[in-house]
Amino acid sequence: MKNSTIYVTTPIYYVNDIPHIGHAYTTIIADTMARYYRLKGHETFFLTGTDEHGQKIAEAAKSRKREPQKYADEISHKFKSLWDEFDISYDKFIRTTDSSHKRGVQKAFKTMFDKGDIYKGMYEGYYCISCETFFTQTQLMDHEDCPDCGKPTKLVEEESYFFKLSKYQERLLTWYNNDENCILPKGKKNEIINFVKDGLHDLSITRTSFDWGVKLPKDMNNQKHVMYVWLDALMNYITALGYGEDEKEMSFWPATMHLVGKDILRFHSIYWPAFLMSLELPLPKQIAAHGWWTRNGEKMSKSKGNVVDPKDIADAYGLENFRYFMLREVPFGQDGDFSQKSLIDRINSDLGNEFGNLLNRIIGMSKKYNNGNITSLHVKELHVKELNEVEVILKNVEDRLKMLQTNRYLEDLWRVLTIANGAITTHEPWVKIKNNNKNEALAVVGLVANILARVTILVSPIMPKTATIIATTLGFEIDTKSYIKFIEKKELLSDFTIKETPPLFPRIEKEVLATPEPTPKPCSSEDKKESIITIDQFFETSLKIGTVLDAQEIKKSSTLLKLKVDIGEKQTRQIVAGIKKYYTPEDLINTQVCIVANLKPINIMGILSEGMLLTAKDKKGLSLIRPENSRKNGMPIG
Ligand code: ME8
Repeated sequence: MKNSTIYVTTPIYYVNDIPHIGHAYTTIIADTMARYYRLKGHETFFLTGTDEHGQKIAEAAKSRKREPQKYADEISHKFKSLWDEFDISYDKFIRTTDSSHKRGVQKAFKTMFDKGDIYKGMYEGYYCISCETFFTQTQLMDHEDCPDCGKPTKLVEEESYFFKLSKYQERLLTWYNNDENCILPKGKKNEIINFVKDGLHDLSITRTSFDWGVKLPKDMNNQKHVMYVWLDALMNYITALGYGEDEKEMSFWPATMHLVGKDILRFHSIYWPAFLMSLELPLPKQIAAHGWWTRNGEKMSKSKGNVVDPKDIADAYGLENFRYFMLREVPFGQDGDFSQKSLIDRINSDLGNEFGNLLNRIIGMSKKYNNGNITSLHVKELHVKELNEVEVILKNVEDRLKMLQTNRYLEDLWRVLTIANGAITTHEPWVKIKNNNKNEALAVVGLVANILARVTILVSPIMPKTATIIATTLGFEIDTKSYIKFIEKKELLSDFTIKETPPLFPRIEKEVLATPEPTPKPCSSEDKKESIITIDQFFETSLKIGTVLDAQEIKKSSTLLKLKVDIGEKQTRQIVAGIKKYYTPEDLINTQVCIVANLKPINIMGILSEGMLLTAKDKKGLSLIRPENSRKNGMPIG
């Protein structure tokens, strides 16, 4: 029987922001799924791209004094280059400014209009530019702020075309009820069902107050309107397959899975299927929403200044280690706080001690006992117990991946590795060799090699290059043929001579990167109001004057200096400060600074930091806040 085709998508990312690990997470999960289905022999289409229209992008371009198209070109290129560098196996990178996409959106608009699902009216309501979402007054937080992101909304009154979303309410509810896995995770699906049950309003789908968007089809004679950015963006999933033009690739439709973050699940599981119903196209098989990567509990986003650059992490710790970490660390759908410490723990323990070490052990043992030759000859006869235990775990393991439970998938694969490590401890092949039981000793090594081979194939969608190295060491290639042979048919490896491989996961002793401090947000009227604190709350912070006694560069870091600061009463503090780009050690020694003296000490790159310098930073640079005249060390500020 021919395998079904597979179509996997990521959201198309807004070009107002450079990629961070949140974007990388969605893309890496999607890449994993695409690689997994390809491995199984499915014809697979994997789509990613950038979302380039709308008021948010127009404003981002304007604030940088750029033409929107030029600005979009630049940021879109950043996303594409990063995915290329990360070896993301996309089949198409779509941009909503592509002319074929624009034509496809116009065609869809016209089709829905001709069907009577679009009508002209007046829109009066509130709009959040940051979320590109319309709200009614009752939905707002504190009468004016966006209920999703908390930023102030704008009152909009303009002529608009509307999509008859309300018409599809019952059909949507039927879909959710009939198709158990159409929205993952289940908890999120219930939220969507309740939202739809509360009643759907028709959706404003055009704007007239700005022009950075797809115009209406020419024959509608209304060129002052541009399409609502979400209508434009969602259509990418079909325009990428040639909708409305050369529809050859529409054979991949409906999508097997749309991967999204939980912030945009509503658009994908309400608007998108309703548009598709109107277009009389089949609905996606699954919309899967993951949680957020946070730093100190806050959603990671550029505007909060708390983003982690995925490239920095991949360069410092290895791309595939990072991929493993992201998929192993957080259950799909839940939020996860990013820290280098957890990443290092995963690398040293799961990858180094368990996965890599197993390979090292069989390289060592096979060399010692049999000139590097490994045989599966007596494995079935002597190790039926272990083989059965492995089978029990592997039987359902792929269902976990198909349901995107990537952490449980990896957990199970690591349970299989534990069986292999346990077999070595239990059967002590070194004792068997001593006692001249060479066949039995070689059977243990053969068992472990076979277990490792299976795990390697199944881990290959997540760590493709590492898996290829291990497979080469074990004398096979990772492809659909070996998947069928070793996973589906459960055959054992043919005899082979193991190759030497340097350790794959060298131990990491300490954090490689300086942890970026959240940068203060530039104030603007658009920003949320600052929270008010009492004077007592202010005085909980101990601010003091100090003199820098010594300052040194931290060699491995481009941003950090290590300072020794005299804070009076014979006390000194060691402070690691991110000011290397702005000050040299000589600028600082024997000068006074202001410090926060009662911060909990932390380790930065393995160096103790016992306080923080007061600084002010904007686009022009960073300045230390210092006393105007020389003051006694330790003098309190307040
Ligand atoms: O919403 N943690 O684009 P966007 C995890 N253009 N994932 C995160 C994240 C975080 N902290 N921050 C972002 C848009 N993401 C629209 C999509 S699709 C037709 C249009 C990921 O650039 C997550 O996948 O704001 C989220 O859904 C997506 O980036 C939002 O990207």
